[in-house]
Amino acid sequence: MILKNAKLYGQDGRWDIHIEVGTIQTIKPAADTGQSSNNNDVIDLNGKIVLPPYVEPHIHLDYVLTAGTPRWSQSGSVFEGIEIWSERKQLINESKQDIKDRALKAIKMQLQHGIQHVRTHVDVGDPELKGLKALLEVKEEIKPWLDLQIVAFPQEGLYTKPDAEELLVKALEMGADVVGGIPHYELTREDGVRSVIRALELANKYDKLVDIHCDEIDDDQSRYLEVLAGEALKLGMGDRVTASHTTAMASYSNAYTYKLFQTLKKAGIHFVALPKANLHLQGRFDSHPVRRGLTRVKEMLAEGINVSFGLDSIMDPWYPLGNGDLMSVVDVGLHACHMTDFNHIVKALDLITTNGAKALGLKGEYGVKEGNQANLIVIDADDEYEAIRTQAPVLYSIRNGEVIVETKPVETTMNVSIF
Ligand code: 17E
Ligand code: FE2
Repeated sequence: MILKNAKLYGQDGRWDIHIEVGTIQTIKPAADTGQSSNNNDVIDLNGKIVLPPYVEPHIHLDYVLTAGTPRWSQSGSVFEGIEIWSERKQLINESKQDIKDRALKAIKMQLQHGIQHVRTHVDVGDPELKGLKALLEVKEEIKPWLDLQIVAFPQEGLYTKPDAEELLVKALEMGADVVGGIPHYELTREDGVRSVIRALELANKYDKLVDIHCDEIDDDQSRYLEVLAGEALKLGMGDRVTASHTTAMASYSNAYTYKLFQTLKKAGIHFVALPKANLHLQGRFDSHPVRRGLTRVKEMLAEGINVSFGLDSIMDPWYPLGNGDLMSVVDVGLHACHMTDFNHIVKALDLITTNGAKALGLKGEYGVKEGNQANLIVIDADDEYEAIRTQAPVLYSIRNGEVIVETKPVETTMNVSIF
């Protein structure tokens, strides 16, 4: 297959991409033949942007499409979400197949939106570990089209129930890729600290990555991030560690944040911000002025700290909306983080491509370059600024050299003579 006249994201010029046996063979300056080919194996992109597939670094696929069962959230808070999920587990006895069906519906939405790499958290608080078993099977079945990483996530805490720690360990032994945690939900400050240290220990013992739901609360005293980053720094494992949410950072004083940033920079841990989810979930205990409750994305990026964007939810007890689309997360995130200046706009797609790939530990295999597996997407825009302004849809998603998703752009007819 040849993709003719591609614009490569972040680069000038027009390029021809030759793909054979699932691999990107060559990327050369476009040969100006002046005529279009009728060869089926040639797609003329006419300058549309080619980039590596979108990366969803944070979603809960075991929760998707459950909003309203057994009840809708009244407060919209993180804590009511946790309560509803706990009630649901007791009231609704889903089979493993039911969970797989829901997860696959969400994955279909993600594929349609150009995503080929996903990290999902999975609740490992259920003694049967049904969600984990479902997602481990989905991971294998979906592999030809999408790479799935699984975080063993103790949703209701590691030290709130006697068997939680044992279940987390079992989940790691069964094949979860990443150790999770939720220190701000533990009963005491000390338990929160202990849960973070334990997650790092387990990651070392079982050779896993770490991704902690860290400080997802509007409490300026919630400071588990310093524990996570400090311990990761001392253990020299920052590159294997991700802090998700970290919304309390929006409430920290600037003086404390300055000191914290010194540790974050040295530790080299990754961050995932969830702008749509946390704009919805945070600020729920405020009267006006209502805080946005988003972590300090712009400030961390300016310090060279790796930050990516994720969606978090598709219709679950925490968040009632969501369709898998990360472009809309970028749109909301740029607004919410005051990143609507030119320089941030033209680099914004980093947040859902390379930055997420780094958090997931994808190395040289990720990226549109010669010798790599031919995994890439084409979006309906010919420059980076317009891609964001117009929320450019994904026209093609190509995996291993095959077009796995194709979307025809909508066509609008104007019957207005002045134009
Ligand atoms: N669980 C949690 O603790 N926080 C969230 N935002 C979601 C699940 C979606
Ligand atoms: Fe989450």
